[in-house]
Amino acid sequence: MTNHLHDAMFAPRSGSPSPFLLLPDGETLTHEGFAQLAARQAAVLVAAGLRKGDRVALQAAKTPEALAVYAACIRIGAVLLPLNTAYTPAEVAYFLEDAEPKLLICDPRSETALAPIASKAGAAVLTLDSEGNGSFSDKVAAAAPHPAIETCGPDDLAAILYTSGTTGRSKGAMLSHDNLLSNASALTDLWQFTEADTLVHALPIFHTHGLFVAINVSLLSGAAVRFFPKFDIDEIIAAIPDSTTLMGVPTFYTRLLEDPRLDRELVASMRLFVSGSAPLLAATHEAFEARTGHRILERYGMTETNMNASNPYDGDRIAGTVGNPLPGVEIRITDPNSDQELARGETGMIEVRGPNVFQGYWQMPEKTAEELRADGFFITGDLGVIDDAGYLQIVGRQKDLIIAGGYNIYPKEIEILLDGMEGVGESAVIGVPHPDLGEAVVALVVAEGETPPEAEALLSALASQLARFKQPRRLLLVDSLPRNTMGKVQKNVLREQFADCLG
Ligand code: MCA
Ligand code: AMP
Repeated sequence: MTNHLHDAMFAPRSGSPSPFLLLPDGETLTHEGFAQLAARQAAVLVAAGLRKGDRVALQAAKTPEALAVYAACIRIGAVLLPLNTAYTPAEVAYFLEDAEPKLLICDPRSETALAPIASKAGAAVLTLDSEGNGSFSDKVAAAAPHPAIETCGPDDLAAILYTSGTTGRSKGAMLSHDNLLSNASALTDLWQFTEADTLVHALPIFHTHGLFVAINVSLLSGAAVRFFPKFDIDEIIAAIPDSTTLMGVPTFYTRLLEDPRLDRELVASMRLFVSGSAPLLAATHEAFEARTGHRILERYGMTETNMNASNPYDGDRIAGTVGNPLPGVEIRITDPNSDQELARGETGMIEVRGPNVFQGYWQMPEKTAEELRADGFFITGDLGVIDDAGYLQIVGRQKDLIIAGGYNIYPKEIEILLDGMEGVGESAVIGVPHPDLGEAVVALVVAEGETPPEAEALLSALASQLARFKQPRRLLLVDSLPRNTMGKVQKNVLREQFADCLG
């Protein structure tokens, strides 16, 4: 009986008293303690009717208990469906109806709003709060560890992570045991993670970066994890001198640079700073090196593929590039019009193939076929160029996507909502430069009818439906939207015109 991911990643240290999670209150959860927690959670999941292949939706604060749900799902062969804690009930409804989980674990404060939605989608509800308490934990406390580990092969599903689509409809990326394991192995080797490491972990655990890159690499290597509920500059600054590594989105680094406490002495114990999820400005890279002596290691990934490319550990980390393909991963650049592979130095669509590439979109075979070629290459939607030394540079995106503080926001989702509102003729949502988040959302609206709508009223109507991070920081009424000869809205023109509109 084998379980591909469990056997390689969780089992080797499941009896070990070595530290796994170092918590802000000074408590430590050992690998053994974590495994015990996951085994008792597994018993509760099985008692709730979960079987191999069934989905468990999780919208809960970042706690050791929430993280253990991942390990519990792997134990019983269930499929984890982690959800951003910022999502509104309207957003959660879509994921539950689409993925049909048998169980939703959510914050007790959301229970009243989510219970009818879950019930409609056929999911039971248990709760877990930011202290690790709730009806789920009550059952876990009373449960005996579930002794069995479900048999799972490399291609069995471990998780479904939703990524928004350019059409406005989110797609569930199906990730297999081997998608996760192969990527974690490659990164552990490449970034030289060992038991001697302590990782500062301040990322959310509902996305690939915080859950699979950071946690899987730590589990596989035996590194300890300083586990913070969120990014708090004072906590991070205090944690760095007792740590060896940090993984973050570019906003982490710009915020660290703004803090006068960041200097060479503070980072004396650190051996590696990793950045990803959004472009790291070359200026940030250079300023960080000047202040700390460390060259941030930038890498490139996607929900559908985990990590694809990384700057080297030993060797030149080149600012403005995402480095070379990971071992076992192939990257090619193609002409977006002809699909033909382009020569080195030419800019085109980045395509990726390897054991990291997902199994397709949940119940969307036509979308899968559009983005995953028959020869196994995944069409990323990112535009790039590979230089003579083999370094990949991301030069833009063909997909209409805004990345704010590492969160992806698809303009279409917001435009659909705005276009359906009283007094709105049409709308265009764009990303404009933002010093803290990289990009920020701005909406441009063309009014229709006798009385133009109030910007505030439109924004508050959006607030009830969209997670806060997707809500426009500014909404402006405009006379018309610029269009090209094909009738397509020219967002590049709008981005230039409104670049400074946040002041
Ligand atoms: C918070 N807010 C945001 C964001 N985060 N608005 C836009 N974009 C955001 N990313 C809003 C809040 O709703 C709030 O609004 C105000 O900004 C301040 O909130 P606060 O909670 O204080 O912000 P924070 O906790 O300091 O969060 C900023 C953050 C966080 C640390 C950058 O967003 C974060 O941890 N981002 C990481 C995302 C991530 O892990 N991405 C990886 C995706 P108001 O004040 O108006 O209420 S995985 C991926 O992309 C691929 C696979 C990859 O390559 O890794
Ligand atoms: P997600 O859909 O959350 O998985 O986000 C994946 C997208 O984030 C990629 O397609 C890129 O557009 C972007 N991304 C991730 N890492 C980087 C990076 N290092 N530089 C630029 N963009 C990145």
